[in-house]
Amino acid sequence: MFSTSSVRGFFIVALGLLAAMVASTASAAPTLYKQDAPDFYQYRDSPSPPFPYPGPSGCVPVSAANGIVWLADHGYTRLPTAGAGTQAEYDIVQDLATEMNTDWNEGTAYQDAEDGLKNYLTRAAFYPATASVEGRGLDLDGACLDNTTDWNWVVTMLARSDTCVLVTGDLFAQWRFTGNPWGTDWDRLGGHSIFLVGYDGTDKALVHDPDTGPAESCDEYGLTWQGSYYTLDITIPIPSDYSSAIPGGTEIRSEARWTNAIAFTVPDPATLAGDANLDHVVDALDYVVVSNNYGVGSTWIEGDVNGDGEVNALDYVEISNNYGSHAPEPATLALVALGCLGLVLRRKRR
Ligand SMILES: [Ca+2]
Ligand SMILES: [Ca+2]
Ligand SMILES: [Ca+2]
Repeated sequence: MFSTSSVRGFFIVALGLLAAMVASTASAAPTLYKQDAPDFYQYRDSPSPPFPYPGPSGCVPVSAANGIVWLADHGYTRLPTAGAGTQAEYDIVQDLATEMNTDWNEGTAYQDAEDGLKNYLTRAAFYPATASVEGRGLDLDGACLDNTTDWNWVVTMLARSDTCVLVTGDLFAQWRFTGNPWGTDWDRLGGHSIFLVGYDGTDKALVHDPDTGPAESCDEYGLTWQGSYYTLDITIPIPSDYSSAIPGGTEIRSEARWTNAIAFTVPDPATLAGDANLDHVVDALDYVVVSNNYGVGSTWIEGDVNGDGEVNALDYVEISNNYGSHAPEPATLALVALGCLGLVLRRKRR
């Protein structure tokens, strides 16, 4: 599997090896902590159905699903909730993966993750949903050492009671033939995405890592400030047959970094009942939305205001029952940040 011609293949395989992140049970109460967040497992194979492949590159939708469910359980009732290992969990992850164009072999691109989150939230009538990224602009041409992530921004997002954070990490490596000097370039082996649930205020991040499990648990990863960027305490086992596959042997050394965080923002969850077009008043225009999507729509903004997945006469009834209600302009926007560690950039060096 790790022939001389399949170094690229090795890099992809290495994504799965992020499972080897050093983890331990959190012992001290963290400064920031999102309690009751799920910790879905990207390699779920029971109960059926398993994720495709089954799941080595599904870290983004799986970790994002943690945030969706956390929100659902904390006031955002138009989002779906789910228990670990249930059909509902599977459905949420698959729905996110579809919106994100996730390739279960290759992963998820950053832009697709952002767009997918926006679309997913908009469908649930959180409009206008936005997603933003901190730290993007990773230089894959050997200058990864210069990349920085504003950890303060990540922490600020995490601290919001209406916010979830996905942090993304990238794994870099240098390799050489045994006995020769190390090269100067760093190759990006891949990435990973985790759901950030806590921060101890100094040097430890509490995460729900979709690559560890399957038991629901909180992993604690050390953060080390390197002067201009953070590294995570990660060890990566190198497959024994990798070195032997290359004549003369090879050595590899790696470093994993928090390089990006994705924040998605949703508006106030207090959407008016029956307000299909989300203009803060329930009136004839909402009937028009239902009419335009009658029999074919399935989302709130297509007229499914009673949330049963269909646009039909029952939605007319829902609008009728709330006709004339209106709301003041939302005073605040609720921010939801997903900090993601471990996205896959499709672009590779070489
Ligand atoms: Ca886990
Ligand atoms: Ca309306
Ligand atoms: Ca309906």
